[in-house]
Amino acid sequence: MYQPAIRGTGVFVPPEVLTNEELVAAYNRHADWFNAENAAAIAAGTVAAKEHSSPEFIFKASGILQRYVLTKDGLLDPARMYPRFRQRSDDEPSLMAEIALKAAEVALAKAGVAPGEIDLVICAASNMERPYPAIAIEIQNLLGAGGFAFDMNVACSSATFGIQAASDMIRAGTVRNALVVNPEITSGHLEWRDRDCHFIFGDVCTATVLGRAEDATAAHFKIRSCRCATEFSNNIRNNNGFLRRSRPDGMADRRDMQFVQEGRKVFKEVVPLVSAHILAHLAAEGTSAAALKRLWLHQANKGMNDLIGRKVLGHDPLPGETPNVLQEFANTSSAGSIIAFDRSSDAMAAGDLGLICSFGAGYSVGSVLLERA
Ligand code: CO8
Repeated sequence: MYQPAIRGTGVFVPPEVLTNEELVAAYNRHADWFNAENAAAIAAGTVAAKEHSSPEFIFKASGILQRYVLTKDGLLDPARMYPRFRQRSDDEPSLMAEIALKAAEVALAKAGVAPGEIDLVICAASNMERPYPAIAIEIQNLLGAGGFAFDMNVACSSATFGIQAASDMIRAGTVRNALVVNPEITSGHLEWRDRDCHFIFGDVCTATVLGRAEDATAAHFKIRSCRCATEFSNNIRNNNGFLRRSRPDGMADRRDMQFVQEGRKVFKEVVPLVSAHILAHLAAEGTSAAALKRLWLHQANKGMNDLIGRKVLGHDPLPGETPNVLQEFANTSSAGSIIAFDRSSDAMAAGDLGLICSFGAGYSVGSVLLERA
């Protein structure tokens, strides 16, 4: 058995910033356009008119001020409201592989690991650009890594479930060094035309290099243990899939072909689920929340994280105890807790404990207990 460790992380930040003000202006233009296009049906009561969104509501309800997107092209067009990416040929890197390589380069440099030393690549994300060949195998090839690679999807918990899989394989000796990448192009299936959720997500890619603690030359985090849990819920759902064209309404522009959620229910059900999960994980490790220097939580909602922080720590989180990156990045699905970790783990001292915890659709919860070495 070997001691697994996180040896380095990297974040690729997309080039374009979309502030709440710009987003809301675009949404409101869309609402006006929609209401004009559907004036007769709205007057007849068969279609509901769209109300305006507001930056004040967005910040108050979520803590989000802006998000990064790979492109604004298409997003600000009132009659379209989804991104426009150019068609790539099969001989070019896919968009997910391209941003994964950018995040991976940073993580590998920090870890001091050469691409050829990686013998496992996991591409863990909420969506895959195609079903096959696996994006992870494409990344393995572009990097010049060895071993094997596979894709996995556990929505917002993809990163922590990926870390758990890689960490167990390192512990067992199946692989020596692993790369877990989380290219989250959430703009692709966010419903930008829905006032209830148009502000939630942003694009990003994170990468985590894992290996044996004994190989680490720079500061690293020993993985004490991981704990994953799932519990079925329809409260966050997307019905798009490979059987789409076989169904009666085929490729119709249906609302449920994008991200749909019952946000209030998610908030109420997930907060106790996650708090209990973290406390049980710490107890199983023979430790307690009092020993934690940092709680790097999934970044979906600031209020939700304040509440989980309070339930787990037993007090209002002090500045820096539950780092928040939502205001800058919005919800970046599985990448959120890894961005928080990447941004605020340097200041920790040898022996300090911290816990990464993701949660989201499924429901799924994944926690990783770390010790700074
Ligand atoms: N502007 C102005 N007013 C608005 C807006 C808006 N944009 N939207 C809603 N309102 C109004 C509503 O109409 C409502 O009005 P009224 O009280 O008159 O009915 C009022 O504001 C309150 O609305 P809500 O109850 O909906 O607002 P909440 O306070 O509940 O906030 C949130 C909504 C922010 C969505 C909140 O419920 C939340 O964050 N919940 C948690 C959600 C969560 O954590 N989800 C996890 C999803 S992420 C995940 O798992 C990954 C999925 C896969 C990846 C997908 C990638 C795209």
